[in-house]
Amino acid sequence: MTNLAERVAAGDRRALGRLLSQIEREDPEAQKILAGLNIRPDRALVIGITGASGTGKSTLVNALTRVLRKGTTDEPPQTVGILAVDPSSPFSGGAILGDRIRMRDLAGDDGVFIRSMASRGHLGGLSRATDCAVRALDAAGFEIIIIETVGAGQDEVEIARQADTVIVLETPGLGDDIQAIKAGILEIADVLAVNKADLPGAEAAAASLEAMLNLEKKGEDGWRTPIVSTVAATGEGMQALAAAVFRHRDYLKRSGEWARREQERAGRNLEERLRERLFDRWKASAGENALADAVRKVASRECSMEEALERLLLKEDAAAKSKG
Ligand SMILES: Nc1nc2c(ncn2[C@@H]2O[C@H](COP(=O)(O)OP(=O)(O)OP(=O)(O)O)[C@@H](O)[C@H]2O)c(=O)[nH]1
Ligand SMILES: [Mg+2]
Repeated sequence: MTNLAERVAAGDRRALGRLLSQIEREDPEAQKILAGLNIRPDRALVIGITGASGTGKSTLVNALTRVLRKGTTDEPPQTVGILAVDPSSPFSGGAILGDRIRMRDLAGDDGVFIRSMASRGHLGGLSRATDCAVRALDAAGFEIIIIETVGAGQDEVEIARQADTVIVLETPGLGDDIQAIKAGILEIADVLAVNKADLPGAEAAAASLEAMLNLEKKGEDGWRTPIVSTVAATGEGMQALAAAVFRHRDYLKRSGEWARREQERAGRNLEERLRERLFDRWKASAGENALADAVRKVASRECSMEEALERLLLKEDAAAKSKG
């Protein structure tokens, strides 16, 4: 088991693949391996890429990764770990196959690792798996980690929160309006990409995004969300997109936001895991049926929610006392 951790840290791709499968399955073994991974003092830059289905995210990840692998004028070539997570359709083999095809030019490059992830469908499962997978890729030494996720709802916002820099993809809509922007999506965008800029209406889309950003007026803390036009299918605009990402990273580090986000993320993830463990512990001591019984009593109005809660907590206290 430590062996697998060591192999992951040494860059063994099969070991990393196995660990990611365990994480995806929520195999308890994964926790032990994660605990055994060494913590790098300097961590990867995590880029989140989100947008509605079909906006060209996978194509863009592929094109952006090629630029990152070559290096830009200001940045050396970097190794890239890619996670494609799909909160909307947990078991969609088709999407995963499609991603393989869209990202196939990256196959055979040792500096790139691609992995699709689904969840078991329960709330929070995917964001936790994503957090664990990011830490695994980080320990494996990847300098940049890209998370692709469909902009579908709360799950996706949660996943985007695991990133340092969030790129939101929009595409030119029909007519002069952009695709319906989901509530909150502009708030999470650090960089906006108007992809499919080869299609009519791209300039109008960029202009209306600009107008929305001005309404939001987020720029007080010194970062103005840039809008970059891209044609992921040809790679056009990828240098500019990479430059925007690195500018954002520099801004994060300069302003202290980098450390602040890390702190917030660690706090959120740790608290969530603690809640979960405490709940499991409570369940183990109160007994499997205690919760179901209480639910039935509340639902049939035998007792109030508050009474039920107090009794449930007493059960654990009693169990703890009798143990000793
Ligand atoms: N015209 C044009 N088509 C593009 C561009 N980028 C991607 N596409 C096409 O758009 C379609 C969807 O691309 P994907 O990369 O699969 O989009 P996605 O956002 O990853 O899709 P999901 O993962 O299913 O949400 C494909 O047919 C791409 O070839 C572009 O810049 N211009
Ligand atoms: Mg995709």
